[in-house]
Amino acid sequence: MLPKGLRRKKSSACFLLAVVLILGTAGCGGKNGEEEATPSAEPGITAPATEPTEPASQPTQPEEPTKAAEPTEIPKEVRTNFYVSSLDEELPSLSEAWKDYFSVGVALTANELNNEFKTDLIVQQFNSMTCGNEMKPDFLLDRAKTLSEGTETCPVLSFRSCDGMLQFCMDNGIKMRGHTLVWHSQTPDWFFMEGYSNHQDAVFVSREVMLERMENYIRQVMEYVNTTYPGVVYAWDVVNEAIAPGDGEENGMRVDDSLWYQVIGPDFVEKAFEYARKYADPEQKLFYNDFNTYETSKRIAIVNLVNKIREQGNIDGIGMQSHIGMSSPTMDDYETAICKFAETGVEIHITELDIGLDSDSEENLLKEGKRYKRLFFLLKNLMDSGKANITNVTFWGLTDDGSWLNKDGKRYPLLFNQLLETKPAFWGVLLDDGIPLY
Ligand code: 9MR
Repeated sequence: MLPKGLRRKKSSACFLLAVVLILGTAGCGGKNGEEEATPSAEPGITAPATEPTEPASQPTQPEEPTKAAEPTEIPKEVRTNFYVSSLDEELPSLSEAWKDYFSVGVALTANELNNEFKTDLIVQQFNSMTCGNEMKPDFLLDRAKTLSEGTETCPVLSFRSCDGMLQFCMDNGIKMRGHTLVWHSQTPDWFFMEGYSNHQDAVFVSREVMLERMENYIRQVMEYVNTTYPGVVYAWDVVNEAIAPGDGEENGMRVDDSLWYQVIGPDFVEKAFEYARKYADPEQKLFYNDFNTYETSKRIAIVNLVNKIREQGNIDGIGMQSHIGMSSPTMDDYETAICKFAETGVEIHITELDIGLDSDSEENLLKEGKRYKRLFFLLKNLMDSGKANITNVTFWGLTDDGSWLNKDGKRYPLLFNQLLETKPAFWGVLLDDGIPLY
C-alpha cells in the first residue's frame, strides 16, 4: 500500500533542482508536472520469500479495488505517485534496503560527480560504484609517455581519468568495482604492436612480450589504486567478455575481434587471473564479467572457464552484466544461469543491470517496474534459499538520459529519470507494494 504524503522539506532546493535539470531538456517527458503526492516503500525488504508462479492478486490496495482486478489499468493517482524527487529526505535508500543481501552499485561517468544533486543522490542510495569508462585501458594507457618513458614490455599509465572517482568513493565510504583490466574492446591496437606503433603496417609483439605487457599493466593499475586509495576497490573485473561461442573456437573463446586471444592465445584469461591474484590485495575479489550470460552455449563455456581458473585458485566471482530486455531473458533462464554459476562455488555480481524500453509510456514504465520487482524477488529468493551467493547488484547508470543504451534512441532503462525523480523501476527494486508483480 502506498503511504501518503512524504513531506517536502527542501522545497526551495527542489525548485532549483528542477530549474537546473530542465534547462536544455525540452521534450523530456511529462512526469515532472504531475502530482505532488508521493509513495514510499518502507526501508527494509519485507516481501514474501517465494516468487508467485501465477498472476498475483497483490498488491492489495484496499482503497483502490480496481487495481487488483485490472493489473494493467493503474489508476492515475497511483501511477503518478511513483515520481518522487531525489531531494525528498524520506526517500528510502536502495543500499540500506538490501544491506542484508548485497551491496547496491551504480556505474557513473566522471562528470556526473560535478553535479551536487547527483552526488547527494548517489551517496544516499548506493554503497558501490563502477567507473563507466574511466578505468578502462584506453583511458589509462598513456601512449605519449609510453613512447618516451616506457619500455617494450612496460607501458606508462595515467590515472587522471579515474582519480576523482576513486577519491569520491574514499571520501564517502563507497566501495568500487574496478572495471576492467583485460578486455578486447576499449584497448588500443597499438598496445599489441611492436614499438607501440599505431601505423597501418605495425606488427604484433610476440606472445612473451605481450604477457609481460599484460602483467605490467595489471601490476601498475593495482599498485596505484591500492596504494593511493587503500581499501576502496573491493572487486576487479579481471577479464571482460572473453567468451563468444559464435567464433567457432572449441572452448567458446572470442577470437575474431580479440587481439588478446590473437597475440597470446587461449590461455590469456588464465594468465590475466594469475597476474591479478599476484598483485591484488588479499581481500580483493577477482571476477570474470560478461554479457548475455544466460544464453546456454555462453553459460556453459563460462562455467568451464571459471572451473579451470578456480582450480588454479585465481577467481572469486562471476559478473553477469545483465543488459536485459522486457521479455528476454525469461526469469527461468536467468535463474538457471545464476544457479549454474553458483554451483562453481564463486560469488555472483550482477554488474551492469538495465532494462531497455521502446518508449516511456506510463504502461511501459510500470511494466519495467514489475520486471525489476520480479528480478529482485528472484535474487532475494536465491539468496534466502542458499542457492546463490549474490554479493552485489550494480545498475549501469544513474539516470535514464545518461544511459549508454540511448545511442540508437531513448531507452529509459534505469531507476531515475532526467529530473532525478524515482521511476516505478525504483519502487520495483524496493519490492514496493505499489508495484504489481504481474
Ligand atoms: O557505458 C560504456 C559506454 O559509455 C561506452 O561507450 C561503451 C564502449 O565500449 O562501454 C560501455 O560500458 C560497457 C562495459 O564497459 C562492458 N559491458 C558493456 C557496457 C555497455 O556497452
